[in-house]
Amino acid sequence: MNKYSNRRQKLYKELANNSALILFSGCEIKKSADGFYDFDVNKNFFYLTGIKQEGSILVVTKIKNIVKETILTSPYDAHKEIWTGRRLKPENVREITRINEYKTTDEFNALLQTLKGNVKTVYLDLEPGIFTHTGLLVSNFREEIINTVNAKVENVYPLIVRLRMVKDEEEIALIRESIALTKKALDFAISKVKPGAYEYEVAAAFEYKIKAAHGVLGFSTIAATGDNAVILHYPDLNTKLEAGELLLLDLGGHNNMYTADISRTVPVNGKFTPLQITIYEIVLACNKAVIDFIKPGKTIADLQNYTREFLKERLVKAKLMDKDEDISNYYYHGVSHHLGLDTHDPADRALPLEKGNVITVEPGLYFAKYGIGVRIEDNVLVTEKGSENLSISIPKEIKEIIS
Ligand SMILES: [Mn+2]
Repeated sequence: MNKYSNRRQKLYKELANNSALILFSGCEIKKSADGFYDFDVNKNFFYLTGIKQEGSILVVTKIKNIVKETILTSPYDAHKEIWTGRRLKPENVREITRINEYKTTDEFNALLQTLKGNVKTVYLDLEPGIFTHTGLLVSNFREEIINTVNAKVENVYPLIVRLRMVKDEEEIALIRESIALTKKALDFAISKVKPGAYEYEVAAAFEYKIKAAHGVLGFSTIAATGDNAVILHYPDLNTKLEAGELLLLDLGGHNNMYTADISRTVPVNGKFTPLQITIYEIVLACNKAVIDFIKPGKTIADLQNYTREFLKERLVKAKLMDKDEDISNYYYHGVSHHLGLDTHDPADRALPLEKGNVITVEPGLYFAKYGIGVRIEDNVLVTEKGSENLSISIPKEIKEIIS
C-alpha cells in the first residue's frame, strides 16, 4: 500500500456493486505546427495514481464486491523518448501506482468489451474539459460507454472531490513547503519594487526564484499597480510603477504539485498615503478577523457573509461608503476557496468546513476612483477547534512593509 492505493481504497468503498470506474489522465493539446501546450494532468487522476503522463487510464471493476484494478499507459516508445523526454515504462507505472495489472492503451478497447454484461454502472469524471487518451471529451465518451457497455453512467467527480477536500498530514506538509518557497520568491520580488520598475519585472523576479528551486507557478502571476489592481485577474503586467501607488501581488508556486496562493499589497516607494493606510488597515483587520472566525462547521458562504458585513461596517464608519448596498462596488469576489493540487481546489461548497481543509482567506477592497486596490491573502488550515494560518510568516503589517 502507498498513499495512492490508500486513497483508491477509500473511493472504492463509495462505488456501487457491479460497477466500473474509468479515469483518464488527459491528452496533449496542440499549440502550433508540431508544438503542444505543456501537459497538465487531471488532478483527480494524479491524486489516485501518482501518474502525471498524458494518455494514461485507470480502469477499475467492482463486481460481486471484488475490486480489480488495471492501469494503462501508452506503449513505451524509445524513439519518442529521445525526442520529447523520459517516458514511463511498465515497471515504473507499477511501482508508482502499486497496481500490478498493467496494459498499454492499445488494449483499452478490448478491455472495455469485457465490461459488457458485467457492470450496470460506469463511473466517469464528467467535469467539463477533461479528455480521454484519444482526445475525445469525456462528456462525449459517455455516449460510447452507454452503447458499448450497455450501462448507465455516473459522475465520479463529486466522490473524488470529497476525498481531496480533506488533506492528510503529508499533503499539509507539502503545502507548507510551497508556502515557504513562495515566501522566498515573494521577498525577492518585493526587493525589485521601486518607482520606474515595470510590473513584469517584479513578476519575473518572483518566477525566477520559483524556477531556480526547480518549481513551477501555480497560476499566472498577478502584479498590478495603481488602478490596475481593481482588475481581479489582471493579465497585462505592462505598467511602470509610480511613487505613491500601491502594487498588488497575487502569486504562488510549488515544486511538489501542491500550490500556495498568496496576495500582498505594498507601497511602490515604501510609503503609504493616509487614504491608502485607511483602506489597507480595513482589509488587514478583515483578513485577521476571518481567520479567527474559521472553525469546523462553518461554510465558505458563512465566511463570505461575515466578510461582507465586516467590510460594510468599516467602510461606512470610515466614510468611504454611504450605504450598505454599495459594498459590491468595492468588494466583488469570494473571500475563500479550497487550495491543494489545484489553485482553486475543487470542493463541495455546501459542506461545512472540517479539520484538514485548507482554504484561502483573501478579502480585498477596490477603489478605481482613487487608483487603489488592496488584497491580503493567506492560506489557512482548518483545525479541530479553529484554524492555523499557514502563511503567517509572510509580512503583512504596515510597519513590516514600509521603508
Ligand atoms: Mn486565491
